[in-house]
Amino acid sequence: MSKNITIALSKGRIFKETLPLLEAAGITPKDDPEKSRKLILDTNQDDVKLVIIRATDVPTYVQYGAADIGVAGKDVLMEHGGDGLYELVDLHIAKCKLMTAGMVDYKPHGGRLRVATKFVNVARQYFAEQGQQVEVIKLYGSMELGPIVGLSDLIVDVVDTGNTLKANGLKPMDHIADVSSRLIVNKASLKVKHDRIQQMVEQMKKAVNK
Ligand code: PRT
Ligand code: MG
Repeated sequence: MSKNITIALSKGRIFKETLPLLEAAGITPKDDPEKSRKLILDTNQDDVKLVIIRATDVPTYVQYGAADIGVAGKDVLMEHGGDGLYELVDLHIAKCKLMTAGMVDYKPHGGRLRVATKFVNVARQYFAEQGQQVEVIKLYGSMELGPIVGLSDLIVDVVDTGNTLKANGLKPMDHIADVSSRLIVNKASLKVKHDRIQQMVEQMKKAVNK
């Protein structure tokens, strides 16, 4: 294992909100992922690189050690599971909620409910805990469409302001979990590169608590 540190991040809100925390740890990217097509970004520190990937791929990169560190939403982590990684810090960024939602005039029909979501594991577990038999339909985005076109009775999705639900005639229903982004670390990396990673983690933690 090289002593370089690779950090996995997704573009968009997570990248934007992680930047100040990286700065606090003395790490400044040399490129802006919103402008550059590069998938690996150099930083001001020769031994630190950023890989820019899909939000849902971040835990996979960290689990397999392709990245030492990553930032991922609790929603994504709940869906992925914790194999091979430690969830070390709640960064209190990119906050939202995992919720069920349905049409504003939703009424259960007594039969087996259909639930459309990209969070199939979360949905299965949640409804099982409620003692409710559901059929979970995997989608990769635009879950709000499910109930509108009659694909599903309900959806499970992350909700922030609720405006997207409202704009599509849906309403938030049950709260499944509060979501914020977490700093995750590959288990083997934390052993082998302990001092360097621990120092970074402490600096980012301090910046979070400011
Ligand atoms: O976009 P892509 O398909 O690549 O992946 P992604 O959607 O998982 O990535 P990204 O960057 O959009 O989200 C990364 C993480 O940000 C998520 O895993 C969440 O932990 C967190 N987050 C915080 C959110 C939101 N807030 C959020 N509002 N992720 C998604 N949304 C969506 C929401 O589903 C809705 O469709 O944004 C839309 C607007 O939300 P409202 O409720 O404010 O209208
Ligand atoms: Mg998105």
